[in-house]
Amino acid sequence: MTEPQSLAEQIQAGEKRPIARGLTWIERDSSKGKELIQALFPNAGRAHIVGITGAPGVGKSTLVNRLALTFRQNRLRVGILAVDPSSPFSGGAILGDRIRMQDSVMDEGVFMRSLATRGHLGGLSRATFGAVTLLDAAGFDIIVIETVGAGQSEVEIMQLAHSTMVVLAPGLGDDIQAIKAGILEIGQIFVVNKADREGADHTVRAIRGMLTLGMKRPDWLPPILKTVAEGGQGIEDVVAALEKHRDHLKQSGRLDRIRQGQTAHLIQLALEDLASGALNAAKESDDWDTLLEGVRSGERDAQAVAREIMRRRMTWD
Ligand SMILES: Nc1nc2c(ncn2[C@@H]2O[C@H](COP(=O)(O)OP(=O)(O)OP(=O)(O)O)[C@@H](O)[C@H]2O)c(=O)[nH]1
Ligand SMILES: [Mg+2]
Repeated sequence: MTEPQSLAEQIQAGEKRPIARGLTWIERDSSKGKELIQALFPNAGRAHIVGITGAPGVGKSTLVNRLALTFRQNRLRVGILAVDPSSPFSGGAILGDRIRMQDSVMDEGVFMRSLATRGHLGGLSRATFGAVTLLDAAGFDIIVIETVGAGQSEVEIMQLAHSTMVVLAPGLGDDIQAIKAGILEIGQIFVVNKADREGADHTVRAIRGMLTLGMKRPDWLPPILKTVAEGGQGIEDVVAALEKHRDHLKQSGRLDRIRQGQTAHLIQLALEDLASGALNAAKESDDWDTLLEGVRSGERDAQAVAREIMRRRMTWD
């Protein structure tokens, strides 16, 4: 048995240290990490993957903390991934998250981890896919992915989720801006947090207005819920909305299609690895300069060379 295979077994037994180790492999995008994901994937697919996004400071982490406590009361195991595409080392924010998570981190049923950008952003959504697969195979019932904002990379990361929750707070016109940034498209549940502050109802109305205008999902009407995450108000409604959305996905057959999409994604990742491996090998080969010159001068076309590079790789394997 290879090292990744034996780690996969320990992870499936739900042991925390192997889980942390596996996540490090995945974050580094190492070949061990890749083998691990392949080994775990068939045992994933049971968890409810919940994405939570919204502007900085709207109360996402506070809400996640409250949700985790409620899930635990229902005896569900919760995995939390805090993903920050905007900074390579989001140490500060994550530290704050950890402190707030203390009460549930103590609990064996909650596992929390932050994923930061190491290198390019594409790598981050790749790492998130791997981390979700790992936690899913490790038996967590709910996996929460928290990201900041609504840029392209966040949208990409949120596509890994079954249910995407967009969190807003009253005031500052943030609501409208967030909606403009394309968040409307990805939100299946809207939460107006900090409802203890003035203007919460106005924000709810603004979201509702926008939703009715741009409605593209007539089979699911995104609920708009008010919460005070700090005080713990409205959390039960959020949990209920998540359950309802999960049921909707199941009944409409969409959950199966999501799983198919994930499987296709796994194959795509393997294919990308194969292609970049083939290219690297070609660069090492004696006739690399000749290949380049052939394409540069127009003697051969790039596609033919690409096919040859792949063919060489296949015969070596
Ligand atoms: N008044 C009020 N404050 C809240 C509420 N929920 C969270 N806060 C406060 O808002 C601040 C930001 O909360 P976080 O949970 O860190 O927000 P976040 O969205 O995770 O922030 P980033 O991860 O930095 O984007 C903290 O000081 C919280 O105590 C709420 O319901 N009402
Ligand atoms: Mg946060």
